[in-house]
Amino acid sequence: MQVIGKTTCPYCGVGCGVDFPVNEWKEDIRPLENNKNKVCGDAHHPANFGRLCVKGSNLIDTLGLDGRLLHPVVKGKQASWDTALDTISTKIKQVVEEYGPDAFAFYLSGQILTEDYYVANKLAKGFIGTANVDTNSRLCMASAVVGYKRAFGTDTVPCCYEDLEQCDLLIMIGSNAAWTHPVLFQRISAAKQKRPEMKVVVIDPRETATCDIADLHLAITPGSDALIFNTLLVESERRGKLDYQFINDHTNGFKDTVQAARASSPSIENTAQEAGISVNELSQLVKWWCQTERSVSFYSQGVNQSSSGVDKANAIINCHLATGRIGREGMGPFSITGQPNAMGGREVGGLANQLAAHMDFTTPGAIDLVQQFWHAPKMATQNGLKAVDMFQAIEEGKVKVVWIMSTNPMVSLPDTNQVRRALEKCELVIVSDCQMNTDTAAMADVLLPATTWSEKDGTVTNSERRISRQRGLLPAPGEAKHDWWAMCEVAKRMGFMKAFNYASPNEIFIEHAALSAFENAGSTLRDFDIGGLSTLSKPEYDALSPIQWPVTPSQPQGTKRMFEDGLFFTPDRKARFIPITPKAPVERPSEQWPLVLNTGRLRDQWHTMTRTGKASILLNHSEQPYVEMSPSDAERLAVKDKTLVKLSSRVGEVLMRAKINEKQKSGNVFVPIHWTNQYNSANVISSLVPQVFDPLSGQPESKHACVNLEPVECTYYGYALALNPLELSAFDYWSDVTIPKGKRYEVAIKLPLDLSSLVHKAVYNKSEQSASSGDIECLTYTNPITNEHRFAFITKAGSESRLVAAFYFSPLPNLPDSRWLTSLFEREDPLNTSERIALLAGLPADVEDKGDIICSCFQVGSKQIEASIHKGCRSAEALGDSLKCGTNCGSCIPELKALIESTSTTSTTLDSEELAS
Ligand SMILES: Nc1nc2c(c(=O)[nH]1)N[C@H]1C(S)=C(S)[C@@H](COP(=O)(O)OP(=O)(O)OC[C@H]3O[C@@H](n4cnc5c(=O)[nH]c(N)nc54)[C@H](O)[C@@H]3O)O[C@H]1N2
Ligand SMILES: Nc1nc2c(c(=O)[nH]1)N[C@H]1C(S)=C(S)[C@@H](COP(=O)(O)OP(=O)(O)OC[C@H]3O[C@@H](n4cnc5c(=O)[nH]c(N)nc54)[C@H](O)[C@@H]3O)O[C@H]1N2
Ligand code: SF4
Ligand SMILES: [Mo]
Repeated sequence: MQVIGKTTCPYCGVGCGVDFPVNEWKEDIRPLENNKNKVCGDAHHPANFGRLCVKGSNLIDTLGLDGRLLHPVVKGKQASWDTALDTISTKIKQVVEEYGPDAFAFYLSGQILTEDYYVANKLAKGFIGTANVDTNSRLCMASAVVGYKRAFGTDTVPCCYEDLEQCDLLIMIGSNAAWTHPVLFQRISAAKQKRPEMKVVVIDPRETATCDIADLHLAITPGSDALIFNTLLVESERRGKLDYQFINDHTNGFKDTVQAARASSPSIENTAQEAGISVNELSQLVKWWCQTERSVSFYSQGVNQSSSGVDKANAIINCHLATGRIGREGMGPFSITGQPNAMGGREVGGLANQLAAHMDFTTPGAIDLVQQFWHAPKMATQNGLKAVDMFQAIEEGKVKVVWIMSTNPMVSLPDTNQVRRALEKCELVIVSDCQMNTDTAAMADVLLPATTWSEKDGTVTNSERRISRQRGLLPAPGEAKHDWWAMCEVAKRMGFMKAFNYASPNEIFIEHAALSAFENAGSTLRDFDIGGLSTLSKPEYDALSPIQWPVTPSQPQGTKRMFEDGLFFTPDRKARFIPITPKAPVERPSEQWPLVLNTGRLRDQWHTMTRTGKASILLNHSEQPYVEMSPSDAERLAVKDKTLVKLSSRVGEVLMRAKINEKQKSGNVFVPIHWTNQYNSANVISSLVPQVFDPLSGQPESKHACVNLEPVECTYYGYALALNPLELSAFDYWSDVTIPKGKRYEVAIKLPLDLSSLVHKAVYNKSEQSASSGDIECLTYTNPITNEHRFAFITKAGSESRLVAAFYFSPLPNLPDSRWLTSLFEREDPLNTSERIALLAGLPADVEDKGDIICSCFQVGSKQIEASIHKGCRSAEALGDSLKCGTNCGSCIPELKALIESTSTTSTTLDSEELAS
C-alpha cells in the first residue's frame, strides 16, 4: 500500500498542496531513476484543489543528490559541524565586541520556513542587537509591503483566491501569472470560462502568455502604471462612481489625493499619450472600472520592482478605497507574492525595517514588549540595512560578517559585480545552501549544508495569508541540517543557551504564535495574530490543516477576507489615501544606452536554477538564455534570430542569443533571470542592472535598466554532447543544457579556430575517467559547401562501440535536433552500423524531429503540433485529443493557442538545416 505524505510546493506563492509518495523512498536511498511515482496535487488543499503546474509536477526529478552540499566546508576544506559552528560563533562574537552589533548581518530568503525566519530574527534583533536582517524579499515584495502599510497601517493582503474567481473585472498589472502563478491562473481561466462576462485586463509592456485570457491588453510604456490608476481615480470621480460613505467613514486624505491625480492625469487623452497606448484602449478600461463593482487589481513585479513601486501600489489602492471596493467578495487590491514563504517572513518581521510580528521599531512600546517576551539581553533599537545598502556596507567594510541563507545574491541582486566586490572584501561570508555549486557558494568562507524541501519541517504562508505545513518526509542526506538548527547552535555557542534551546520546529512555531498575540488587546493593535495556534501540541502541529490568519479566539477557523468591518490599523482606524505624483523610471534611454532592459521569469525555471536546472524536462521549454527583441529593433541593429549578441549597460556586459518576437515592443528588450555562471559562460543578467531602488521600500528597479545591444560575429554555432563534463574555456559562449544522462552544451565561437584541436582539447582535458585517446575513435564529417563540421568520438571496441562525445558546428545558428544523439547516452546496448553512420547526420532517417518542446508533461514538440494543426486541429482541446499536449498541467495552453493562430495564418517553412542523411 502506498503512503502519501502531505506537504506544500516549495516554489511560488500560490502555495499548492502536494501529495508525496513516501514509501517509495528508503533510508539514504533515492531511487530516482526507478521512481515512476510523480508527486500529485493535494485534492483537498484550498490553494490548488489537486492541480499542480509543470514545476510542481516535476519536483521529484529535482531531488537527486547530484550537486548537493553534504557536509560543512570551512575555507575550502571539508570540516565538521563543530568546527564550522565554532568558526562562525567565535568570529561573530569578535566583530560584535570590536565593532558593535551592526558589523554582523543576516541576508535571508522568502524560501526559508517561518520557523527558520523566527530564529534568525530573534537572534539578531534581540540577542546580537542588530536589525541587519534583510532578505531577498526586498527584491520582491518590499514595495507592496510599504504600499499596504501606508494605506492600511499594516502589511495585510485583504483578499483571498476566491475573490479572483468571483470578481467581474480582474486587472492584472505587471504580472505574468500564466507562467509565474500557473495554478492560480488556471483557476482564473476556469472561472472566466464559466462566466465569459468576467473581464480580464492585462497591463504589461510585453504581450505575455497571460494575455491569452485578456479581453484587453494595455502594452504601456514601462513605468507608467501610476498614471493609469490616477486616471481611474479621476474618472471615477468625474463619472460619479465614488463611494462617499466609505470615504467619509473609513478613510483620510481623499481631497489631496484626487487633486494630485487630477494634476498628473487631467484627461484620458493625456494619459493615453504618456503611457503609449490608444485612447480607445484606455477608455475601455475606464468604462469597465467605472461600471464594475466587483473589481480586483492583481499586481506583481511589474509594479513592485520599480524606483516608484510603493507609489504605484498606492495609486492602485487609492482607487479601491475611493470606490469602497475592499473587504468584500470579489474585490480588492491584491498583491500576489512570489516566493513560497515571503509572507511568513513578513509576519515574523524578518526585514531590516521591521521588529517582529507586525511591529516596527517606531511602534510605540514595541521594543519593550518584544524584549519582555524574548527576555532579550540586547535589543536592536532602530532599522537595519536593506539589501542593497547592506551589500554596499559590506564593500565599505562596515559589515564584516554576513550569513547568507537560501538565496543567491551573486545572481539576483542588482549589479552583481558590486556583490562580488563586497563578498571578496567581507571578513567572513557564511552561506547556508542545499547545493554545493552556486555563484554565491563560490564566494563563501564557510558553507553550511542545509536540508531542503521534502526534508525540512515547518510552515509557510501563501499569498492569501494561508499557513500550510511543509513536511519533512525524507531523511536528511549526508550531514545536512535544518537552517533553524544551525542558527540555534551558533546562538548557544554565543552564550544564549536558554532562548535557543528548541527541540523541534513546533516549539518555535508556538512561540512565534504566542508573540503575535502578546499584549495585542484582542487583535485590535496588530492584525497579525495567530494566538489561536499558540498551544498546538506536536501531533496537532504535525496534523495542522491549511489555515488563513488571523487565527484568534473569535476566529478560530481563520479569516478569509480582511477589513470587512472597514476598520484599519492606523491610530484612528481609518485607511489613508496617499497623493501620488507619478515618476518615470530613473534610468532614461540615451545615445549610449538606447534600449530599455526588462527582466523576468520563464515558465519552467525557478530563479537561479539550483533545483529546476536539475530536471532535464524543465529545460526543454527554454534551453539557454536569450534576449527577446522586436523585429524592427533587430532589423535596425542587423541582428538575426538565434545569433549571438552583446548586451551592455553602465555596470556590466553579457553575451546571449537573440530571440526575435513581434510581441516585444520596439525600444524594449526582455531577458529571463535564471541563468548563472554554473550553467552559462557569464550571462548573469543582473550584472547589467544598476543599484537603483525605491527610496521608500529599498526595492531595486530590476524591470528597467538602459542597455546597448550589438551583434557579435560568430564563425561557428554548435552543440557539444558528452558522457562527461567538457572543458569549454576556449569557447566564447556555452550554455549547459541538462539532459537525463551525460552533458549537452550549446556553444558559439567568434574567431576561426582549428575545430579539430578545439574539440580534442574539450574532450581530453577533463575526462580522465574516459578511456585514453587510443581507445577512442574520432569520426569527422565536413561539408565544404555549407562549411558544417561534425565530430563523433566513439569507443573503438568494434561492435561494442558507444558514443563518448559529439560536436556539430555550422556558420548558421540553426542546428539539427540533438534529441536522438542525447538519447544514446541513456542506452544500454552499443551502436549498430547504421547508427554509427547516423551519428554524423544527427538523426537516423526513421526518427522524428519533434521541434522545440512546447508541452513538457508529454514532451510534445512544435513540429508535431504544427503538423496536427495542418491536419485540422484548430483548438487547444483538439490538439489535446490528438497529441495529449496541454492535458496535464495546462501550462502550455497559451502557447498552443498562439501556435494555432500563427500556423493557421502562415505556411510552414521547411527547416533548411535538415540534413539528408
Ligand atoms: N516559473 C516561475 N514562476 C515563478 C518564479 C520563477 O522564478 N519561475 N518566481 C516567483 C517569484 S519569487 C516572483 S516574485 C513571481 C514574479 O511573478 P511576475 O511578477 O508575474 O513575473 P515577472 O516575469 O518577474 O514580471 C512580470 C511582468 O512585469 C512586466 N513589467 C515590466 N515592467 C513593467 C511596468 O513598468 N509595468 C507593468 N505593468 N509591467 C511591467 C514584465 O514585462 C513581466 O511580464 O514569480 C514567482 N513564480
Ligand atoms: N534582474 C532581476 N533580478 C531579480 C528579479 C528580477 O525579476 N529581475 N527578481 C527578484 C526576486 S522577485 C527574487 S524572489 C529573487 C530570487 O533570487 P534568489 O533568492 O537569489 O534565487 P534562488 O535561486 O531562489 O535562491 C535560493 C537558494 O537557496 C537554496 N536553497 C533551497 N532550499 C534551501 C533551504 O531549505 N535552505 C537553504 N539554506 N538553502 C536553500 C537554493 O539552492 C538557492 O541557491 O531574485 C530577484 N532578482
Ligand atoms: S503554481 Fe506551480 S510552482 Fe506555484 S505552488 Fe503551485 S505547483 Fe508550485
Ligand atoms: Mo520574488
